[in-house]
Amino acid sequence: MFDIEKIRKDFSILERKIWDDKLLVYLDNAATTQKPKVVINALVEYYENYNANIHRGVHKLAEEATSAYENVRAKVKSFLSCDEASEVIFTRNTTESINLLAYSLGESLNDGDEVLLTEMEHHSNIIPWYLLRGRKKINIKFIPITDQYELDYEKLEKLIVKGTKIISITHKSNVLGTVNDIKKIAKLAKDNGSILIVDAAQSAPHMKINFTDLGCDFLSFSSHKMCGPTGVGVLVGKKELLEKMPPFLGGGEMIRKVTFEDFTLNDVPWKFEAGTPNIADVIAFGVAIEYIQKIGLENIHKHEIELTKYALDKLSKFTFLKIYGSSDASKRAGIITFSNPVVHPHDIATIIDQDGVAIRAGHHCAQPLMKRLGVSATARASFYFYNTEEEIDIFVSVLQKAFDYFEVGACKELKGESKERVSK
Ligand code: C6P
Repeated sequence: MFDIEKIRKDFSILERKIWDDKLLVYLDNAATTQKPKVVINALVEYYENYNANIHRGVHKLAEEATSAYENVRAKVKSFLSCDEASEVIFTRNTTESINLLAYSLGESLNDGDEVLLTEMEHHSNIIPWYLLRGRKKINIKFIPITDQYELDYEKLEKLIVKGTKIISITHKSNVLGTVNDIKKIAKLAKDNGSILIVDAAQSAPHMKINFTDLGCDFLSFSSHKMCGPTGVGVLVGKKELLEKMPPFLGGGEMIRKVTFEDFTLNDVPWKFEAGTPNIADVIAFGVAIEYIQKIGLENIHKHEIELTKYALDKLSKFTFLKIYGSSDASKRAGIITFSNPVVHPHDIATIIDQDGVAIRAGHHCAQPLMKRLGVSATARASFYFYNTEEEIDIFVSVLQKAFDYFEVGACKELKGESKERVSK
């Protein structure tokens, strides 16, 4: 059963008072989520009881730590329904997962080959490819978005050509909330012989994902966006591709044998995990996965859609506000991004913070998308399963206060102006 009051008691931070007397209303979950006590306790438990390096020692502590760390691969396998636990590689975050792919897969690209991205990518899924373009003469193209903030699937089909070797796409935009049709793109990629990479940083924490069913070749996400610790990311990939790929980093653990002349590589996944990994955080991430699975991804998704619907409805009274993304809450669950030409998003975020409400303002590490939307920055509220309608009421009422302060209500005609800025 989805018991929100019971769930909220698992998060001590949700009882925190900001500025002495304002109860925290945390609506910056797309940046990072809060951690339940069980996850924090798992970190303490590891350091207090079985702290040891893994894969190396034969002593009891090393065995316990190794087994706890390796068990998390099986938990990720169950979370994502991939074929084997050995297809799960631990990285530092989504960013590192995509850098690993751009570096390692990039080795096999030739001059003139193409990498296809979208206009709604986070910098994490742009810069690694720009860096690759600095080493190889590849072309990078962007699939445009429509004025309804969805991928333009017609143009997408035309952009996939013989030279398209890699398609790398976000599953859910961290700005628009748009959920892309990965299955459809996977079919096109497969027919063309292109490799499909999915950035699931904003989707895996919020909806049930079946890696095999999605049909992509690689998928990545971050622990810290799903109640786990920072410093842990996941890269899941098809085993036959991972086996062919060269390593990203060199050092301990990723080798089988080293001589004065050369070395041989370890098996997948350890081939991609050079050096002492983030043992404690990976173990606590395993606890976060179990915690989320207990609540249920379907329940989480449903609750977030309801909250989004509720918030969109309440925000609709601010007719002077430009809200980006689909008006259908089910298509953009959990993320609401907005702006107004009179008041800068940073001012909105700073003012409502005085009442304990935390949202994000800025370019959200998606500057090309901001350019496409015709703005330099936006404000963004993002929800998770522990948020409530009462919190949204507080958010809306403090927003009202901020707009009153800036006398924004007097600028209704600006809505039309900002709408125009969006169309190409
Ligand atoms: N977006 C946000 O506030 P890391 O930092 O590596 O864990 O995640 C990077 C990343 C990749 N893809 C998408 C779609 C993302 O949203 C993010 C992180 C945060 O929107 C921090 S910038």
